[in-house]
Amino acid sequence: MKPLKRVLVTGGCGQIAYNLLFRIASGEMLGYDQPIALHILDVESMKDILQGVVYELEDCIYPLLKEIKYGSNPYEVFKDVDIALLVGAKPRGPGMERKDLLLENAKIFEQMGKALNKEANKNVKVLVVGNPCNTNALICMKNAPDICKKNFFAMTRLDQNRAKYQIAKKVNADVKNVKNLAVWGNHSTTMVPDFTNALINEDNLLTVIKDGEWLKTSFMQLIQKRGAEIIQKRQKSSAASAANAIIDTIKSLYNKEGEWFSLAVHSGKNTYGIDEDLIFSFPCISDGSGNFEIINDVKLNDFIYDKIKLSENELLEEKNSICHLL
Ligand code: NAX
Repeated sequence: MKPLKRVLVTGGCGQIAYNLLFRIASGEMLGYDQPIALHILDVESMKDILQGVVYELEDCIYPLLKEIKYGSNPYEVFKDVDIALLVGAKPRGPGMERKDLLLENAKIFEQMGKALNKEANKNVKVLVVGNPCNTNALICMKNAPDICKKNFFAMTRLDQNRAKYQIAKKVNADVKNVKNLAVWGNHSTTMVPDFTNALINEDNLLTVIKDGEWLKTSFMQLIQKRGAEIIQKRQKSSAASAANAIIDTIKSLYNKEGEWFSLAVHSGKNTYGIDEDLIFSFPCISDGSGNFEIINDVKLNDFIYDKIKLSENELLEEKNSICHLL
């Protein structure tokens, strides 16, 4: 039997968590030979609901689920975690500006960073999902100085999955045969799904889809606004597809798939001229053990590069508005 892996999910009473926890516990995320301890955090006022979720997990009698630790104190719940999925965040309330949302969540992710720094396994991998996820991940990273910067991520995989689906649908291809379709930048409406480097059945997408206008306008806007469209239709934000994208992200990090995947990571010294201290989405590749590299030297045409710079600017503005917490 492999040693136990401790997986933390925050926002344990939310709708993403309800679509996520059971799939993790079943073994789908880390493999069917990997024993798991689940650590689940939510705020004190959700105590009863959290207890109910835990009862349900118990009643599933998952053979791999060896332990459940839960509560509202991050310093207790984060003890020794190996993978931290930070889903819990404050939603945008009525009349709330984006800036207010940033500030409200900044406080949460400052606390998450401090608690991870003190209590988590020093090699913990931290995936931030709660929005605005790139800036939240940056705050978390800055408040956890003992954990390597390369271990902090924000999720852009749902955007990549959405983009792949739309391309596959357009040309009636199998989604598996759409590759190298990376999303760059911020997880917001400025995100850039780079269709120019994508492959369909190993051919460059631009040789298969000749309708450049569709790619530059309808396709890009559809991906950038898909989240809002789902809220409009469902009256709730994406939950099952978001949980699915979390699982895809962790699988890509822990399996040697040999394929590009989109992940917002610490930009560091990158070959694209992006500010060195942001959490920015790039095409990445993993070594199969939780570590990744940014794919270097992808050729970006002026249209895509200009859009990437706009997304970078947005992230710099977000960073500026919370700089007192860094
Ligand atoms: P819900 O509102 O259903 O659940 C959020 C949960 O977080 C609640 O139970 C709440 O009590 C808890 N929470 C709030 N503050 C907390 C804290 N300080 N510590 C622990 N728990 C806390 O939201 P849900 O639909 O699950 O979405 C969660 C987050 O994911 C939101 O910020 C949402 O915007 C974001 N998303 C990010 C996506 C991405 O691709 N990065 C896509 C899906 C989703 O929109």
